[in-house]
Amino acid sequence: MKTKLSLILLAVMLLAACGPKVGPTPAGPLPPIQSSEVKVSIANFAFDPTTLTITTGTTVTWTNNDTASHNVTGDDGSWGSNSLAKGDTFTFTFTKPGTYSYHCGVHPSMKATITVAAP
Ligand SMILES: [Cu+2]
Repeated sequence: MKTKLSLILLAVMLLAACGPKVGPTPAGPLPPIQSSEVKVSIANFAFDPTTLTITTGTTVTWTNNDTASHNVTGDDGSWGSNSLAKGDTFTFTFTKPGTYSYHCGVHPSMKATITVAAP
């Protein structure tokens, strides 16, 4: 009688240990690692390169190599730099995909575009 009870208890414990089957845990996406940096030169009254494609999270650094002062001004006015004297740099990290056209506020003929793609 006592043995039978022990067996029943053992069976209950084993069942409890198994527990309900949980579905497979969805494999979450790994956090994107975006640490790339890209440089744009400002020289001879032009941005170089004038077109650039990067992925979100990329930091772009502009360096003014001209004697004249320039700046970086997003065409939509939402981003941009202060006036950059020779040797000055401006960095901006693009976090959202899209097309970012920009120009120099001092010399509107200086135009360039950065395309930001999702990684
Ligand atoms: Cu300029």
